Amino acid sequence: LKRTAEDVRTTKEVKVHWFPKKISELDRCHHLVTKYDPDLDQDHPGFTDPIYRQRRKAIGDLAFSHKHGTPIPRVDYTQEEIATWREVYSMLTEVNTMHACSEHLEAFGLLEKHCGYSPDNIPQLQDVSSFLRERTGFQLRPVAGLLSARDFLASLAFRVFQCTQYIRHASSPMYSPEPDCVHELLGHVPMLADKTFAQFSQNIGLASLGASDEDIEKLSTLYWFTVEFGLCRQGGEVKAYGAGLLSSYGELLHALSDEPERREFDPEEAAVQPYQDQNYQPVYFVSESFTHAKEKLREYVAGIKRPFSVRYDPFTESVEVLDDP
Ligand code: HBI
Ligand code: FE
Repeated sequence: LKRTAEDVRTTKEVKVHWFPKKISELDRCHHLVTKYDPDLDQDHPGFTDPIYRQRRKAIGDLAFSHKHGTPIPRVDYTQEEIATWREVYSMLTEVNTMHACSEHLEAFGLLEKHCGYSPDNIPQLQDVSSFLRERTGFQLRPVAGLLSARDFLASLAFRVFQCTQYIRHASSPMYSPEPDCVHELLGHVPMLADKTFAQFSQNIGLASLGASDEDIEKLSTLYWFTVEFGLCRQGGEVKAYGAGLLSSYGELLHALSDEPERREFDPEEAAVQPYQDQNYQPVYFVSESFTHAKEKLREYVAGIKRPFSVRYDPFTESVEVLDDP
């Protein structure tokens, strides 16, 4: 049996996948999934535009060389990029005002006030990161594209959100096959400013550390149906909190229409529900509240088998690994 230096053995001699133990080790969590990037995906709106591909790569390279603890580089966005941002910003803020949950809307107001969120400006990740840190302890780090589920989830354990910095192609302001700064800044960031949601996200991350490939698959499906496409009930209405909905008005309106099925959120079910990453979802899960969802998630992750347990120490920004007796 071949073992690499990456493998960790517990005292019980069970092989466990390497995982970061302290926040600076997230510098090693940069494995990308490239199937939706504009160099490989023929359906990417930028596939036939060499200038776009070059620009996206230059911004991605900034992320590749980023080290924890250094400021996130500022990007000087072009007028064309800002025009794309303006178009999608105007559309989404209008639709989201009616259909986003109260936590998203409250945070959005603060981001407009303090972080340069406006139709005419693409906010800088460093400013947004400093804001989130004060609110919930979350911080951003730049990433070059779609990250592997294992690396992406591991960063959440440290309250770090890996965030793309390039913007979608100008020919398609309302759609991108891969995550871009519109999806991250308008979809994810506002919810990361909510304390309960931040804890929910970190708990998924902590559950992923050293998990089997099978459990990573389940946790990332769970992430998909909550953090990306989750709905919740507020004041007798169904509202959206998922970033994939709040950054795509087409899917948002579909999710709230009579077409899809809406089920009560249950982590056991959501973790194994087949999902669509090319089309609208046929099923969505509705939570009573984030507190309720967080409790249900806690019960679910307690059932995941690992030969050790982890505890996050916020003072040292590291995880303590405790071998289970
Ligand atoms: N990578 N950059 C980036 N952004 C995401 O939102 C993201 C990711 N990788 C995986 C992922 N999201 C999830 O769909 C789960 O697989 C964890
Ligand atoms: Fe996302």
